[in-house]
Amino acid sequence: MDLPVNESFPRAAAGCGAGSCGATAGQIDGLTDAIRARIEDHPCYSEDAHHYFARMHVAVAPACNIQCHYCNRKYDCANESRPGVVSELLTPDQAVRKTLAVAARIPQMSVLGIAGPGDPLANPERTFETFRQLAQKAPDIKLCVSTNGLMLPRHVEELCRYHIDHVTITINCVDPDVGARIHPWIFWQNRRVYGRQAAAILVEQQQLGLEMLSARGILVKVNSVLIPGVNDAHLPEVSRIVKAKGAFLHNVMPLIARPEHGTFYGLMGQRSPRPAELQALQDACAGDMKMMRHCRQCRADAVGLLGEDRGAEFTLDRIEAMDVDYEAAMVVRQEVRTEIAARLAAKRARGPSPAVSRANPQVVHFQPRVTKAAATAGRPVLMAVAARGGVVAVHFGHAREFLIYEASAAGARLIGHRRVESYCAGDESCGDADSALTRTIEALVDCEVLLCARIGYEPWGRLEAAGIQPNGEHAMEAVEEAVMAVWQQMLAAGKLTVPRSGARRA
Ligand code: CLF
Ligand code: SF4
Repeated sequence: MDLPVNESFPRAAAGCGAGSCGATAGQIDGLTDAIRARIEDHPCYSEDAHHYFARMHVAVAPACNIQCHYCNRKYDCANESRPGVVSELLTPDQAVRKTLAVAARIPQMSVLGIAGPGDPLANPERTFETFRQLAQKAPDIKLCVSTNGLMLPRHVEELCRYHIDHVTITINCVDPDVGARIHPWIFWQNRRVYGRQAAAILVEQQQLGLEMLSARGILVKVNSVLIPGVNDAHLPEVSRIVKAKGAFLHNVMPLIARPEHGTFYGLMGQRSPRPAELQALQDACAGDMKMMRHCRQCRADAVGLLGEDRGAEFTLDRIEAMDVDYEAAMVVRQEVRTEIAARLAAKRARGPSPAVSRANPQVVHFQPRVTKAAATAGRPVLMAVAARGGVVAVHFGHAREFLIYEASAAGARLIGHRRVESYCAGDESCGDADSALTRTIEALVDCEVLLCARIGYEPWGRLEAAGIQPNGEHAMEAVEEAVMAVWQQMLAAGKLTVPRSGARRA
């Protein structure tokens, strides 16, 4: 089914020229109703949405026009992905077919992004042909792009043409001297430019592109890679400047640098930031800037909810075998969307929690938290949660990541996530479970409580011995409510007026 590009689906009403949207009242957390409507089904722009809505990336953009010291193009674009090879590079036709197949099978997939493995705007024909076709064939899917920004000013009008309402620019610096330590060269006007001069051009184009998008009402997210000793002290300045120029959201991500990835930083031993450093930097950048804390540094071909990857279900040969009736799928997709909206409205109706919103104004919630604790003394507690779909739903042994919440009298605050290896590798064996458990405990050593749906005797004992209290009593409860219930229990038991005790290494 082909529809005209300007068919009046929701995304056509937003995006370019919609800078005036925001005139409506009804603000929660500083967001207008109109802005909230534009982000409430985008899993990256709304922390709440990421529990329910999925995104997918199509890897149509192989080339890049700059070099980053954290990137090896054998791997995914580090702008938007963890290192890992892109399984399949797609043509635009293949990408469109894959998108329709995924949207039909995963009706809560609301956003299609192009994020690599190179730079989408260094591959404009492939990128825009994909967007052009999807704007016609799948008008109910939001389109999203992530770029290094070098060619952004040149393509702003074309982004508007396809109603791309969400654009990410990776901006690691606003100072060319810092930039020269991150980006050794760029390809600009048919020649390679090096060092500070290259960084100065990149910074200039990024800032110009940001201003042009902001002027057109497009929601711009800025991604910054935190590189200890290189741009850590500089990023609060970056945050301040991009906010002043209209960026909607800032996502400070940790550098991933390992020798096996073959990147300059990896080979040179540049270290990645520790979780506490990342959190401190995000807090320092926050001010009144909206910060993203639930990014999963996705692959350039990721499919599914953030934190899961269902790409293996949608390889080209599998897609070829699928018979997709997208018109029928759109009916189901609308039903699913309506159902999720009703669940979220019910959650919202359970009660606002202004104290929690005030405690964490920089996080983009399109609904208020519902988990206000009694306003009484009690120290904050870090808790790791094995969650799916916003509830404590995952068995400890199956968890591949834990959400990290800080619980306090101000409420539950998501501060990040930690990736781990599954303790149980399969039905027959638990693989190298002992060392996987050791590494999981090391990753969660600053957490005092671990919430999960179920947990076995052996890991329970090891976690407890390391000072991390497992808790399976809140299975299938909403995450934030479970976190606050546990915090309240700890408070009532008098555990929160004294420092944490019993924390030991794995
Ligand atoms: Fe993809 Fe990026 Fe769009 Fe999201 S990802 S292009 S804005 S749809 Fe999201 Fe993934 Fe983080 Fe990117 S979690 S890496 S921020
Ligand atoms: Fe790699 Fe992306 Fe940097 Fe290009 S912009 S070098 S693809 S991380």
